[in-house]
Amino acid sequence: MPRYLTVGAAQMGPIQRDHSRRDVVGRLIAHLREARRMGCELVVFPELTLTTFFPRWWMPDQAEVDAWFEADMPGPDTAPLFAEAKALGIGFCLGYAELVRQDGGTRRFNTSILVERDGRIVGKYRKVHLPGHAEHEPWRQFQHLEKRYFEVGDLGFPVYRAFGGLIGMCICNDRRWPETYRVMGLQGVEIVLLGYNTPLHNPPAPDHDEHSWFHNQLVMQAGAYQNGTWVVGVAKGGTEEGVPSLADSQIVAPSGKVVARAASDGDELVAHRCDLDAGRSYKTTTFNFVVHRQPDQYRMIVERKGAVEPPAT
Ligand code: ING
Repeated sequence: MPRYLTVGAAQMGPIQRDHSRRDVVGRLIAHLREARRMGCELVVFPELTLTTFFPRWWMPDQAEVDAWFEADMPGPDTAPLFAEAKALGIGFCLGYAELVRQDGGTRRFNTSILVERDGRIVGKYRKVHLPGHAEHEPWRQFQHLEKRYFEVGDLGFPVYRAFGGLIGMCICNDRRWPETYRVMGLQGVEIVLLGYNTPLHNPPAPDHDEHSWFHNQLVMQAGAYQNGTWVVGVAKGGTEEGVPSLADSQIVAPSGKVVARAASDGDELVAHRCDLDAGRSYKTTTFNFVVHRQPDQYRMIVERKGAVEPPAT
């Protein structure tokens, strides 16, 4: 009996600094209603969906930084989203800045959650690969201070049994690292959900800018094919606070083929009926890890040679 899951990639256009969470939640709810019309069971929203991408700014005042975080999930601003999704019978994946009061201290993560169709939070992921820098770098046109505003995720790359399959999550820069997909691939992941905020200009490497679209698609296609999994990549695109950002949200099949893609750089829902068994022929042949993969050899090679450090920039 095939296991189909109709997934919606809910691309967001720019969220400007003065857009309130209420404004944004209204746009997210509009996505959910469109998703209902398109028969979606699960909707994926981008990274840090509730606000503008605030790590682009240097903010020395911690209270100013913390105003971009959510201390409760759902909280007063997001409760209407949970309520509407439950009423529509649609689950969702939501990226947000998570503030945690723990052991008398405060911890801050770039987080995504997986919410089932009955409104329960059934999964959480905290971003591991934090790009950018931790100190103010005035030479940049815009900052990328994720290393300052977030801790490295402490939950690993969990895979959850939900929506009738094995669901994994990652966030933005994670998608560029093969380990992200492989750690989930070793858990049998069938669909990886991810959101991204990707400036079209990368200040330390401007020569990469022209390849932004290619690199975005390349890493998700490779991750999908090499682990026999679906990958759903969802952008916050368009020009946000003066920073042009990559859109090009897409749904990638376990074959590596892009089966659905956004056409605009604004709010746009792209849906596809995913056969959760489509990765099986890859997991049982070419990428049968038990039969073909040689972790002992990898370990011996690395231990013997060690990692070759790239030239100092
Ligand atoms: N953004 C970017 C990303 O990985 C980046 C950072 C941009 C890295 C361009 C390399 C090149 O898509 C986030 N939020 O990780």
